[in-house]
Amino acid sequence: MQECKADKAIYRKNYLAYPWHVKQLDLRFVIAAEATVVFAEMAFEWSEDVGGAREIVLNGSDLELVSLSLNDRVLTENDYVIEGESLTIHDAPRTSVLKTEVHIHPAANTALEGLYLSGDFLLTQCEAQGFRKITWFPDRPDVMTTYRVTLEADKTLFPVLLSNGNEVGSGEADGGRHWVCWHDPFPKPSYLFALVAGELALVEDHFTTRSGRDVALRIYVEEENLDRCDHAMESLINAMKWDEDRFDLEYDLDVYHIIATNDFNMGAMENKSLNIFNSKYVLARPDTATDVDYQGIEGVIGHEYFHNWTGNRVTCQDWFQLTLKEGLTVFRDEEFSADMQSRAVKRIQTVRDLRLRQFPEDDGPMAHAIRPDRYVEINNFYTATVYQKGATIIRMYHTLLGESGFQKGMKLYFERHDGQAVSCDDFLAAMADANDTNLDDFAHWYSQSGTPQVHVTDHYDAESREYTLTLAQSTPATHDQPHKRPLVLPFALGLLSADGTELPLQLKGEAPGAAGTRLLIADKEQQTYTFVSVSSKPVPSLFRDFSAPVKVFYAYSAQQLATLIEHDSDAFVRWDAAQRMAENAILTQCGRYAEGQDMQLDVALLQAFRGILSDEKADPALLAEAITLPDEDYLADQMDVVDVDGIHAARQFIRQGLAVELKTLFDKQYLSMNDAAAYEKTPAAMARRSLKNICLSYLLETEAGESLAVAQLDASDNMTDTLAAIRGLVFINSPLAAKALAEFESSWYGDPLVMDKWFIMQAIKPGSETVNTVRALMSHSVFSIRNPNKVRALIGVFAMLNPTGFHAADGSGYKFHADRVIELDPLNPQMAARMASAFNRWKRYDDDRKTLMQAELQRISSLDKLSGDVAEIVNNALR
Ligand code: 0A1
Ligand code: ZN
Repeated sequence: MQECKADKAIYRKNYLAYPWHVKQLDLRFVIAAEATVVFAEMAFEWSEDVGGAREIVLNGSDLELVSLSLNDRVLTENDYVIEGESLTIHDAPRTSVLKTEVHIHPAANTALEGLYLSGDFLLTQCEAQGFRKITWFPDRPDVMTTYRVTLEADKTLFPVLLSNGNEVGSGEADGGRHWVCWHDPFPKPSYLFALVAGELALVEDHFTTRSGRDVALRIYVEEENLDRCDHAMESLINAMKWDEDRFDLEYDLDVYHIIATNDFNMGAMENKSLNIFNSKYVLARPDTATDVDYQGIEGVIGHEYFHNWTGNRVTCQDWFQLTLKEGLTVFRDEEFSADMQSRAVKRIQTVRDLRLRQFPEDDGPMAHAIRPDRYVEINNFYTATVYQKGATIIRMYHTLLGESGFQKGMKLYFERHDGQAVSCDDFLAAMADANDTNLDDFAHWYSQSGTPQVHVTDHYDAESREYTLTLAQSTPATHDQPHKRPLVLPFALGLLSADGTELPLQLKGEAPGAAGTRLLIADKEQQTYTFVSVSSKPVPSLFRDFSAPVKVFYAYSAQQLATLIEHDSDAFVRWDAAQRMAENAILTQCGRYAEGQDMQLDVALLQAFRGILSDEKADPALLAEAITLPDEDYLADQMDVVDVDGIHAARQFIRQGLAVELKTLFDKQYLSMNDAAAYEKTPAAMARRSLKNICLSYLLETEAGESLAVAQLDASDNMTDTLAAIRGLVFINSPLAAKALAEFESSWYGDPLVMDKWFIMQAIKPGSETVNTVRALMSHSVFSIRNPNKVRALIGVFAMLNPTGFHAADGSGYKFHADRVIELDPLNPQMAARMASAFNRWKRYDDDRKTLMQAELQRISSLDKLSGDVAEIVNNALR
């Protein structure tokens, strides 16, 4: 049963080191799906330097305690106290060996935390606090020890028995049983423990590290997926090589195992040498996975591999430091993807995602610093802020210190802290010390929530040829912090002449400098830069490459944006200028729509798109990004009161207008990208498909589009093209959509991952009718509310990616969604909490919608047995 944790916040300032050293943990599992027996033996030693009563505190949750002994004396209930999730033994000897036996019930575990069943096999998820659902132990990341794990099970049902580290023994046992023993020589926190037991097939390769260690690489999947592992394996090998080349980091064990499961709350998990993955991030074949899936696999395989050093060898002192491992590891996986593919495209996608998912978090009821000061349920803090904003903050160190300075910092970080559980302060200190610099002011990025706003104004004096640029930074108050301070912003600046030539940047008092990007540091509330010898009024190219995670306000004229779009040397700025222009155009039409006026196609935007589409030399992937209009959710964030229908109508109007006016160019690009070449998974082929399919989506707004989509569908040899065609037909409400969906369903009925796409295509269809489709699809035989991927595909996509569906004026979307949160909560609180966060932004809508959403939040909040996970989210939202 979930207990109410609403008033049980945990505070960072209360951190106390664990007073015991755990020398070794021996685990023995007698495995069965219904009931597994866990024997644990742990050796405690009192840390000399800590005084006070020698209490041993262990954590446990949902465990059936069968026996507990201390130094071979069986303890009775008088010898210890169990309170909530803690078991306390008072006055333990300085050297204490504890032995426990507990029973747990994996088949009944629907929360997918601890030991649980997926299909026919058993597996674990221990981050953040799942180990306590397996056995009593100090389940906190600063307690690191070595593990020896023996797994015993029926040999037919569980032929494969895996845990962390190296296999050190195995044998047969009576009654058709067998056992395998694993030893992990690296001390680790309990959240990195893993086991897997069941019948799994395996793909094997190997990697020789640069010092000559031969590492066996094994990907375990269900038999039918054996032909979908190539890309994951290739990505793993690339990641291992890349980490040696770029970060000087080598793998440290003889085996590296990856297991794919269809039942997983998150993307993947970096358990030492035994990564467990959502199958979405492992399995791919050209006909089952899109280019975005392929890129996702590369990124997540890299991410989990990179954790081996940033997370596992050096881990977090407490969960407030989560960004220490996550921000850093996301930065590393972003760099890996950038090095494998197009750096510019990766940067644009990263920023788009940050603005879409993290900026709203910073501006909502759950706003928190990348290192929060308090939480109720740590699982609610695996957020875009901790991960993605955390990564931009690591990127700022990199921008400030340069690649070699950053790598010096990393080297010192590992020299000082290998094998330890440390804090974000330790990381910052390593970066500062290695570079002989002071980063004290930079540290505020860890403690301040909210997205800084930078208002830029400028003045050009033709006579003195001086150009002054003033930056004023401020961060709006957030619910958790009323007062904000200026932050250190790396400010990468370029200046363009009106005809697009890059100008030299010479600050007053300096010798003449070269043209190009100049890195300035803006760390005051207001800062003015004066440039001299500026030949004409320049167009400022601000925060190139998104050099700081801020919102930039500057009153660009359409002409200036056009100059940046056409000429800026920075791909991010070119893209951003096109986004700004499109945003201005859509929001203006949204205003007209609200006033009942006719909408008009913006001439500057039309002209800019014409220029972009005519560029035959550009990287097609960059072109595709440039002509992708800002998302409806992003546009919504730019309004004081969100006009759901107005945004949709205006964005559609502009899309259609561009499609009609520029049809010849869309056609031309479509045809030249659609070259009938056989599928390839190279970045170049992916880039061409991305441009082709964005052109198709515009052409679908014209009469010719439908037949083009059908022809593409018929000819397609890959999932990217197939999905783009069907999605397009669904989106324009084509009479052919139903047939395409039905054929897709019958081809892929038995394939869980591909069926997720089938659900998504229907859940995302705009309009107030979609709630009925979604409700009906919940009864589809392939749908299960117990499966997180299905929940995300149908319920999550509807609530988070379908604004006109979810926000239907009659509140039907809200009611449906709140019912799902309530249905999910007793099964899987983590998933329920993620779903509940769809209501977080309710205060930004009109009064009618606000009232409706508030009522649903109250309905959820008033439930009797609400989990702490959901309670934290809805109570924050209601506050
Ligand atoms: N550490 C993993 C993410 C993860 C976190 C929690 C989980 O269960 C609650 C599962 C995975 C990563 O960053 O990849
Ligand atoms: Zn991670």
